[in-house]
Order: sequence, then C-alpha cells, then structure tokens
Amino acid sequence: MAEIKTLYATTLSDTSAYGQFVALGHLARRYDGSHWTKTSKKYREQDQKQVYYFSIEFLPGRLLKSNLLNLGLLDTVRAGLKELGLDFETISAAEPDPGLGNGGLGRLAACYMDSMASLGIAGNGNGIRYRYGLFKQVFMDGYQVELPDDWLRNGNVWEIRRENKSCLVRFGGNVWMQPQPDGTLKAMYENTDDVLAVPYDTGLVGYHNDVTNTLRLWSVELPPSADTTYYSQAQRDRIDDITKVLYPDDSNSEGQALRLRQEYFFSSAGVQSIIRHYGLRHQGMKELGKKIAIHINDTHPTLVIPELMRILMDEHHCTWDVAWELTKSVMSYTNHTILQEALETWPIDMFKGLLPRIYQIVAEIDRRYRLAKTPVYGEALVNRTAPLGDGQVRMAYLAVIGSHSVNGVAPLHTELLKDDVLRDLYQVYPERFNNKTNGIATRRWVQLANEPLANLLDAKIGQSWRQQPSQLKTLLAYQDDPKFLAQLTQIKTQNKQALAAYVKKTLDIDLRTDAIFDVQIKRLHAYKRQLLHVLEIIREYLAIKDHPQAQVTPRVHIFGAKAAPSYHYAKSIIKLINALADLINHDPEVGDQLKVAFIPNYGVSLGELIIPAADISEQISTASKEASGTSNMKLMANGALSLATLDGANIDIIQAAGNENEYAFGLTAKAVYGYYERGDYHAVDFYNSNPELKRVLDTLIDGTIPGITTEGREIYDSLLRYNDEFFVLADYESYTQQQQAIGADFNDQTTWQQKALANIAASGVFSADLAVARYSDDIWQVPHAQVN
Ligand code: C3B
Repeated sequence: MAEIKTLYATTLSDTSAYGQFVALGHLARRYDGSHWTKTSKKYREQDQKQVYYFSIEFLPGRLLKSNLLNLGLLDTVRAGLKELGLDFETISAAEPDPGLGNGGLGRLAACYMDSMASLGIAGNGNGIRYRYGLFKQVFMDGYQVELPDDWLRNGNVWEIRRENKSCLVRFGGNVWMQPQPDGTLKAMYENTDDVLAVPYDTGLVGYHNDVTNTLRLWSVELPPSADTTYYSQAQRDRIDDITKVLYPDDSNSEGQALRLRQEYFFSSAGVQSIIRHYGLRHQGMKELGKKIAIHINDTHPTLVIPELMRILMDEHHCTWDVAWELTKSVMSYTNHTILQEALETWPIDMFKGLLPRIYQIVAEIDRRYRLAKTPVYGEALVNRTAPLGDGQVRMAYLAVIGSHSVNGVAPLHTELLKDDVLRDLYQVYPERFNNKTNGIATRRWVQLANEPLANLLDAKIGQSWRQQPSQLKTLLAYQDDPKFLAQLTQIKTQNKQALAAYVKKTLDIDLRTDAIFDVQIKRLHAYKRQLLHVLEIIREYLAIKDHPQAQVTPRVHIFGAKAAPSYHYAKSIIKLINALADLINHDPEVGDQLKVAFIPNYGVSLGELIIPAADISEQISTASKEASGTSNMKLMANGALSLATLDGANIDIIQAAGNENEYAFGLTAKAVYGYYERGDYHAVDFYNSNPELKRVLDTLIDGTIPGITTEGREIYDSLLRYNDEFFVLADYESYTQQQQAIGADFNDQTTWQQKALANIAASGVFSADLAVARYSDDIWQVPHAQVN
C-alpha cells in the first residue's frame, strides 16, 4: 500500500475510493506493463500474424478486477486490502465504466478482445476514444432523460497516449492524379482539412498467460504544424466533434456527415498505423496477407477497404490489381443485423465532398465490379449489388465485395443473410459466406460477476472449466445431487439479495428474494418487444386484482434498457413501464406478490449485478430480427432459464441445453416471412378473438394506468391501428402460457435447479474463446492456444 502513500501522500482512510482505485490501477499496471512490453517484443521477433479488430464501439467494462483476475492477483490483493480494513468491491466500483458503445455490438468486440489475449492471439482493437461515452440514463417522472457521460473527467489510469504514433487524416479539398516522370500517377491534394489522430493504448490482459494485447483508441487533435491561431473557434469545434460523442443510436444509420467523418477517421488512422508498423519489418507489401488480418465489425469501418487501396497504390506504388488482391486477402466482415435501417448508405455527393480520393477509389471498385460481373450475372443483379447505386455509397455491399469472408452471428441469421438481405451477393460470392455464432467472455460473466457460482463449480468439477469451457458439461453428473441443487438455489438467493439491496437503494422498492426474478436487459427497441413483456405484467396485475386471495408465485419483473434519444416510440415504452411499475409497486392489494423494477442506466457494470440474480432470461424478439443476442448466453451461463422465441442464438441455446430446460414460444422466422409474403397479418383479429388480450390492451387507453394518456394511445394504436409491425399480438397467447408454466414450475425448486444446471452445463458452447478460435482458424488464419 506504499502505492497509495506515495501517490497521495495521505493516509489510507483519507483517500477516496476513487483514489484507492487509481493506486490499485497503477499497481496492476506495474505487473502488467512488463507483460505488455514482452508481448509486443515477442510478436515482433516471431513476426506473428496480427489481427486488427476494427469496431466503432467497444464496451470493455471496468478493468481493475478483470485485470487482477487475469494476472492471478485478485485473491492476494483482496486479502491484502482486507487486512488494511478496505473493501475491494467498494474500490472496484469507483472505477468509471467506459460506455464507448451502445449494446451488443460493442460488448461483443470487448469479449473478443479478451479472448484474443487469453488465447495468445496477436489481436489489436482499433476504435474511437470518445470524449463522452453513451449518455447516462436517469428517469424523471418516468421519462428517460439523457445526461452526458464525462468518463474521462478524472483521467484514465489504463491508457497511454502515444503521440509519436499519431497520423494525419485528410478530409475534403480537391484531389487529382499527376503523372510522374517514372510514368506512375501521384495523388495531389489541395485545400484539405487535415486533422491529427492521436492513439491512446490500453493493455488487454490475457488470462494467466503473460500476454497483454493492445486496444488502440484514436482521439482527434489539431495538426501540429499548423499555426494554431489560424483556426477559428468554429473550425476547432468542427475538428473536436469528430471524437466528441458516441452516436447513441443502436442499429440505426443516421446518415449524418459527422458519423461518416468518424468512420473514416478511425479507419484511416488505423490502417495507416498498421501499414507503418508492417513496413518497419517487411520489404514491400507482398507478405501483407500473411502477416495482417483486418476485421470489419459491422459496416462502420468499411472504409478500411478503400483506405488500404489508397495507401497501397498512392504510397507504395502497387498496381490496382496487386492492391486489390492484397486488400481482399486481408479483409473480413461481420454483419450484425438484418434490419434495413441499419444497412449504412451515404449520399454520393456528401461522400465525394468529404472524401474525394476515397470516392475515386470506391467508384473504380464499382466500375470494375460492374465490368466483371455484368456478363455473368446480368445487369439487373449487378445494379442491385454494386457499391454505388441509387445515388448512395452502399457500405455493406462494399464490405462484401472487398473482403474474403462475410459472416453472420448465428445460424439463422447467416441463413437470412444468404436468403434475403445479401441474397444477390451470395449468388456472386457463395464461398465467402459463413457463420460464426457469437460467444461471451465466461471470465467476466461468470468468474468475475458470479464468484459464488464460480467457486462452487471449482469445488465440484475442478478449475479446468476456467480455461476449457466445454468442461462445464461435466456438471451434468450432479443433476440428481440434491445437495448441489440446494447450493445452486442458495447462490441464486445470495445474488438476488445483492441486486435487491441495489434496487432498494436506487429505486426504494422492496424485493423478496424468493420471488421469480424475471429479467429483460437490452436496448429498448420495438423488435425486442419489451412491450410483450409489459402485456404479461398487466395480465398478472389484473389477475391479482380479480382474485386478491388467490395463491400466486411471487414475481419481480426487472428491466434495464436505454432508448436512443431520438427514438420516440422506445421512449414511450419506457414511460409505460415506469408508470405501470408505479401503479403496481404502490398497490397494497398487490403487496409483494408482484413488483416491477426498471433499473436506470443499464450497462456492463449493472449487467454484472443483474445477470447472476436472474431466474428467467427474456429473449422475446420477433423471430428473424435479433441477429444473435448475447445477454441470452450470459444469463444462461448464470443459471437463468430462457423464455425465448426461436430467434438468433436462442435457437442454438435451446438446442444445446434441451427444449425441456427452456421456455420456447411464438412464431418461427418462417411463419413471420409467411405473413410478409401473403400480407395477411391482421392484428385486430387477435384483439377481437381473445377477451383477455382485449382487456389487457384496453388498459393502455382506459385510465387503468395513470399518467400515460398520450403514450398509452400511441402504443395501442401501433398495435391495432398500424397493425403491429412486430407481431406482438400473434405471440401473446403462447408467451403468456409459458409465463404461467414458469409460475407453476418455479415452486418445485429441485426441478427448477436441475434446469438451471442444464443451462450452466451447456453454456460452454457459447464461450467467446471458442468463437474466437473459429474466427482464427477459418477467417484470420492465425495460431491460438488450444481450447475446447
Ligand atoms: C447487435 C445485434 O442486435 C445482436 O443481435 C447481436 O448479438 C450483437 O449485435 C452482436 O453480434 N447489434 C448491435 O448491437 N448494434 C448494431 N448496430 C447492429 C447489431
């Protein structure tokens, strides 16, 4: 603890939890720093192939505890602090949780970075160091209010600014190709707006393997050579804006120039630094495909393709054909959604003005694509799939055309890409398409978030599951061990107590820990159907009001969800849930039989508190819409049973754990597409033919739920007047039937915990280590530690 004394020259008791966190952070970095240097040296000396994972979002979560775990220091540090009268958890909670992402996409990127380090893969993250992360959510009068997330206010112990590795990124101006004496063409620029990209590196510590990889996040600054007085405040602001805020939109492309500038900014800086690093050790570019893999996480970093072309041609004098073959061999792309509004496109005029040289290259990719493919596939298909079309640059198509691999994130999702969303491109490049089902970092989501469970697993099946996730299946041997099942209940209860204490503190709601904790945690989106869950809560409420004396299994409905600030409908659903919670939680007749807790500001850290306490995992998206989902895997690994539609990776979870251990319901993707094709979905019919459903829906507009006059009407109309785009009413009956089955089954705790155990045992399949090993083998072609 000399660390605290030297840093703060104050006694421990005078240091704030944040100060203690900073001191511990420095301590961890001292251990880890030597690994970091050694790792970089080893990769250099062995000339190991590097993977660069480009993502506009990263949600790493707090790092102190995870770094200490991975360094093997957690127990020692905790015990040492205890001796000093300090509580490690309090200190750890003082660390800001970097909100550099919206949801699943950003968290997946973080889980994969963790796995790459733990598998000894030379993996590098490349993203944006947003000055403000995703907004902090508070509720005022039940409405979402967004506050800025000033996460860097007190600095960041983990990052290192590497000014010597900065790059210039060019926007706007004019560009032309000037013939050179040697016959080559040189790109000439004038009147460009240059900005400086400065990298901040964070070490990502591998699990017990002395490996530390790098997450490189770029921050914008004024270019150094410029006479700074030359910039007006407006110009400075315009530059600052590039890395100022994360777009708070999940799966919507806003079509704004600033977003495009962000995308080119981190793509260009990242590729420049890759090539610079590569160039230090290699003669010429020939080996590029053998030494480098660049992964495009969703379409946002797609401009790495024309940017690499630019650098290879303009700076390294490659011919088009050589540059193009190299580029394709390096690039791979993951698609994360089939929602049309999320397929990014940019108006050509805007794109051309902002990125003139990149536009020339995209136009040439387009021209050559048309030339080569029209004779084979015909003009119609080529028009539909070319990078340029309808006055737009089509990012997903560019990503497919410029990569050697395109993958979806769950089997159903990949099939839908091939059959529907990217069907035409699948005709052209069938061999590029493959599936890589998502995975989660079991280390964070079980070992760290649920230490009581992790310790019990160690005691029963040994520690090997911590590195070999498939070992979890050996747990099945204890399915009939009553003592073990009782221990599972006990651990769940303990985790529920921790969550209940938080809910009491933040929302002043009393939760009973013998109730079913029924959890839905994810972004608020119409397709994820928080609304269906709401209808069930209204049904339960009305049932209690009808029969106040009847025996019911007590229930707690827990929500965590942020809505994009501009997503009006999603915000109305938030208001509805909060209004309903208010009504139910304060109704003496309901008492503690039914509670609703919408926990504000859901993010990685709250996930770590909520997930271990869940009995039911709500995964109720309209079939076909959720590409994979990953909270479904985290909840499963913590012994929650899925209440799930046959969508995304739910299908694979149900298959892995067994249908008898989950609660599946609802339309299949095929049935949903059937409705689309026939055009014969009539939501009103469900309303008219099901009196219970009618009664539930009417509460939205008849004053039963106070305070939602406009929201209630809007939501009611979305279902009945505008024909229920996401088939909520079609799935109502099968969903509520499963909810009733859950209520009955929960009373038999032995059987319930057997199902929980089956879920934990099957969850190893969804380990990010395994997913990353598949990416490494099939796409990146890089070696990795053995994992099974
Ligand atoms: C999400 C999808 O909505 C999830 O189904 C999926 O599990 C994750 O990605 C990870 O693959 N997604 C997201 O969070 N943001 C997007 N822009 C697109 C997809």
